[in-house]
Amino acid sequence: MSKILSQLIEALASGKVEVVDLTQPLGPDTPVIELPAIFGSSPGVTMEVISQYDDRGPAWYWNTLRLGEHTGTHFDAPVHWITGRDLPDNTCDTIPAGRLVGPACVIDVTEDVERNPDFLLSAERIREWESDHGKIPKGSWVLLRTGWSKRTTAEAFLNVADDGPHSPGFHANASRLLAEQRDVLGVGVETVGTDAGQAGGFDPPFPNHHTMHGAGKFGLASLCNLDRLPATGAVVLAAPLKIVDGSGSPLRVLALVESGE
Ligand code: 23J
Ligand code: MN
Repeated sequence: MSKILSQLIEALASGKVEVVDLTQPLGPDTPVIELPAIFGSSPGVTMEVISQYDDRGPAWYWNTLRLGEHTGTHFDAPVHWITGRDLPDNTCDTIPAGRLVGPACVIDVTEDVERNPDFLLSAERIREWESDHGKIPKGSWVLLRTGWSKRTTAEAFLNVADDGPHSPGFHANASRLLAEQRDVLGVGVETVGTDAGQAGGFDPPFPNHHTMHGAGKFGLASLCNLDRLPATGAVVLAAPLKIVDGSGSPLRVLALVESGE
């Protein structure tokens, strides 16, 4: 066996490398994004029992699941946005598996978001992060740590006011820097989507989706436990279901972290 993988196996067994689950529970209580009423909306999760050790199946339990592709902790494929519609390998079933694993760069803006729920990460702030932690490597997952996953009720998590939702995200210049200059795999956030709550009113609307997916990059939404990751050094695995022509998918996002980091 290769030395690297045998070392990894040993480190996992001894606890020197830990698996951190960045995934929220998925069920009927999972909050779903609310778009303006003129647009189509994504349904919440419903589960219906097929059988549960009963006359419909005496020895087995299973459910039928109904949900939108973009529900709970989920993956955004490039085809999700009109800017990515004609790119090669832009759907859940065609993205090469090697593009789903990469180093994590975790940018902590929790204090900024405590002061301002509409906080936007700027390109300038990313460059400041890089002066502390080094340049974001090509093929990274850039994770925006906001503390938002600590909002455990749907009301606090979606944070909808009369003028729409309020939650943090990316300034357009940050998305452009990450997609065009740093060639990241994509970005991950703790909020319901990878754009800020107010981003429907930005120019262009939803600029992070516009830029990331137009560049063939991915999104991860509704992550948690980002406070258990070091700023650099973790490895993130984010593999969507291989849905044919799928625009996105709920998924289990896992991070490998060296303990003590
Ligand atoms: C559709 C329209 C706007 C947004 C979204 C979906 C998402 O956040 C998503 O889940 O991709 S902002
Ligand atoms: Mn999505």
